[in-house]
Amino acid sequence: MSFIQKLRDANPLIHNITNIVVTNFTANGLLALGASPFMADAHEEVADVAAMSGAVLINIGTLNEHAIKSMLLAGKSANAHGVPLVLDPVGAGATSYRTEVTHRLTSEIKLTALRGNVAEVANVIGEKWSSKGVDAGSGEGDVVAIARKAAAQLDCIVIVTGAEDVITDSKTTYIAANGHPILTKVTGTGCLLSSVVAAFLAVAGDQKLEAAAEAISFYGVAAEIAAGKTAGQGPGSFQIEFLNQLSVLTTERYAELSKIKEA
Ligand code: ATP
Ligand code: TZP
Ligand code: MG
Ligand code: MG
Repeated sequence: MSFIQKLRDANPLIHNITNIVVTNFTANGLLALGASPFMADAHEEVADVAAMSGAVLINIGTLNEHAIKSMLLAGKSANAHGVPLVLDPVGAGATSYRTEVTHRLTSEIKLTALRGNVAEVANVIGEKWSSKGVDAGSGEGDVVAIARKAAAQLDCIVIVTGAEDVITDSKTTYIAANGHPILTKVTGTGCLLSSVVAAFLAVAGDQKLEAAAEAISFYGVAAEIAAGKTAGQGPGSFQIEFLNQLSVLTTERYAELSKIKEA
């Protein structure tokens, strides 16, 4: 059975400590997909919420000291209870504060997966790659090599997204080629994707890399169909249709359109 079918059957609870820009879009995207979103960041409850969830997502998009403590409490609880944990290091490299916080998070908690653009992932492991705010910016280097190095260093799955996406555990690497450039015109499409990865990991059992790869590819196929249906209308119509497609895209149609290969 595909992971998307397992996800829709299980309706896993996904704990999100995320940023104020994307909170509503993330909750609606997870609902459309078939997961059950739970946004909670109070210090008093994050450990309990993480422990009861199928997976936890931490996202540093609008960072502050309160959020960092929430992330550490939730992350440690997820680790203690065997709950998959995903980090989206939004803007790592853009400021030294963000970079240092990702170093603190990755040294104190064990990630199941890291998902970001290439500049973010490079900066999480101390590699140089210039960034432009929360966007990837320019840089030179081998994206697959950076992803594999990060996966080896952090001992977790690493997903580097862009026009093509790289999914690796350092030993096995997949390249996913679905998606559409209009995804870059809607804020939070990267952040939602990180929560979608968490939702797939919640039902992955021990096939975590394969589930992460399917998450990335499924998301890209949904975006392609939505872009086709709203061609010429702009990002507002795309955003709504994209949520629709996360909900109605069938396993069969997904399998027909998925472009994923082992590197
Ligand atoms: P950034 O801030 O650099 O945009 P992000 O966190 O928004 O990073 P993205 O790399 O944009 O994350 O990835 C989000 C989704 O958009 C992924 O599904 C990715 O495949 C897709 N995507 C990004 N750029 C393109 C592109 N040029 N063509 C097709 N799909 C893309
Ligand atoms: N500023 C801080 S977080 C954020 C912005 C615009 C959202 C970034 O979302 P994404 O998914 O990385 O494009
Ligand atoms: Mg983007
Ligand atoms: Mg992002």
